[in-house]
Amino acid sequence: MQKLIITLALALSSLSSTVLSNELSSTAPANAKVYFISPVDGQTVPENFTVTFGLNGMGVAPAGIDKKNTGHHHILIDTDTLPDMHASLPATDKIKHFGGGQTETQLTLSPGKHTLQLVLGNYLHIPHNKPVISNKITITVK
Ligand SMILES: [Cu+2]
Repeated sequence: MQKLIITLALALSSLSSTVLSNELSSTAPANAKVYFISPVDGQTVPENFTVTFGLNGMGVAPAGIDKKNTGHHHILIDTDTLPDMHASLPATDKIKHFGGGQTETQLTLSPGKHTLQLVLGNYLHIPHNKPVISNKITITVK
């Protein structure tokens, strides 16, 4: 019986967090698109290089500003499995936030192949419904 109660409590708590994040996520226009202006897929870059983000169909707003059809950029570096698209994106050395509304950045990566992917987050760093996410590009750092 106690096990059943614990199971139910767990089920309810995960349900409520799902409901909560659905309420806190923002919708995105169907034509919204995020992409890399540079570098492009397959490009060779020096260890320190500029990444420029492109966004169509939506606007950029800093984190904390709840404005319809806007968001801020995040770069996923060498990320094979996408983070939870229903929760606030964590800040790690592989997930970089541009909460100031930046549309470009300087990255320094070790020599070799790396992948980069962009995902837009809303004012709470939660990907939109549905997520606005770029193609994953592969670059070579020399
Ligand atoms: Cu963010």
